Amino acid sequence: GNVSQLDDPFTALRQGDGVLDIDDQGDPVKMVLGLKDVRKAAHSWQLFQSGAIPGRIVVPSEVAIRDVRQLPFELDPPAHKGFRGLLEPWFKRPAGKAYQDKLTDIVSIMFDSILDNHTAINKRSSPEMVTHDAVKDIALVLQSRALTVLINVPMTEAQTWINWGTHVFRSDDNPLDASKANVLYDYLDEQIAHAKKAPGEDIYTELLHAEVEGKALTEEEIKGIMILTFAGGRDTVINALTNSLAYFSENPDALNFINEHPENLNSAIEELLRYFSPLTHMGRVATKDTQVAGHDVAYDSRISLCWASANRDESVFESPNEVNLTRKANPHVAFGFGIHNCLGATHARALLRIWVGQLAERVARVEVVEADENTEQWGEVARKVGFHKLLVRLHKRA
Ligand code: HEM
Ligand code: EMZ
Repeated sequence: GNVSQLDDPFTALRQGDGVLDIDDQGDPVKMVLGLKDVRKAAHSWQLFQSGAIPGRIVVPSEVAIRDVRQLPFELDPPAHKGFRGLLEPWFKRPAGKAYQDKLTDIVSIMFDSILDNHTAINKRSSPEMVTHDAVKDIALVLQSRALTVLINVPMTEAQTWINWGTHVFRSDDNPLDASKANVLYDYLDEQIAHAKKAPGEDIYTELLHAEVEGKALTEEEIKGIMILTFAGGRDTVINALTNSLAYFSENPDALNFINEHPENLNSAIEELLRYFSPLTHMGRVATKDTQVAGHDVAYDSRISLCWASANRDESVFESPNEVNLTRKANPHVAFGFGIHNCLGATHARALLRIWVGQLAERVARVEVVEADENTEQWGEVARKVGFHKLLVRLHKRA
């Protein structure tokens, strides 16, 4: 189908050169496309560093709008290990039942409000008429409410974040919006100040009392952790949730299959993550003259690890452009690879499983009424990553 189809625009380049050279704000980036090459470069942190100047490993570079270092993302070993180790127990909480029960409530409440005919009748003449923008009314709201559970703050905070829109650094007309970024930075300053005065059970309090290698964290470090928590898990989660609706709208049998065989939920989610690849790529900076995928890379120039291309590598995945919800071996890199692999993956997976699980249980048919695609441009290559807007009607199961 059309709405849910996510083509792989890298196929020919991956099979040919294995790389794609692009320009980002006058600074070139060599995108690495094959799965083995991506893994190898991700593994070689001494050669391809994350600890460059803050913002430079992101493509498009955020150097112009950010000088706070995101932690543990923009660090290399050995410094990376201490921060990663500090955060890991907190970010593994989503594996627990109490946490998942909270996510289940958040998702139930969303479905109750969408599928509630009473509300529908109040708004329009017929319940069938009601549409929801899956980006703003569903995915953004779910992502924000779920984040309150991750950082352990009152659910009421979600409304503030929803008002920021789908990306904390990007607005509709500006991919690098400094004034928007400042809203997040000011908000975090306030939250940290508040936790100092009135300690609670939230992540700010936890970090204010934590130590890395025997030293208390600076406020700058706490801010760096929190900026990453807000930025990294936002449009990625929103794209995954929204793409799942588009997918099931054109594959109703898949929705019925999951409803009837929920034991396949985990493998289904992994396959959707591989297919969607919500984060296209992430950069690194070469620490000396070297090579990647057989191409020269100059000292202090950038490469990127293209997770989206690697996840369609035909030398690893059979029928890579098809969604196979029971795919057996699925070594996808949607959450990255190596020491920087996604810290939010436990949370993201839990939310997606609960979301798709309830969707399959409660919804018979997803109808897409209107779709405005979100397409990224990387040099000559255009990649659809999600939607700016996706108007849907959800039809209840009898
Ligand atoms: C790292 C993808 C959700 C926080 C990464 C990386 C990828 C990724 C590919 C590796 C980056 C690199 O190697 O440079 C995704 C996807 C998500 C998702 C596809 C949703 C489906 C989240 C969430 C959070 C989060 C919900 C937290 C709220 C992080 C952090 C890192 C990271 C902190 C850096 C870890 C480190 O440097 O050690 N993510 N992410 N992510 N992600 Fe996610
Ligand atoms: C950075 C990035 C993290 C970056 C793991 O990815 O996500 C992007 O959306 C942000 O713009 O600053 O946090």
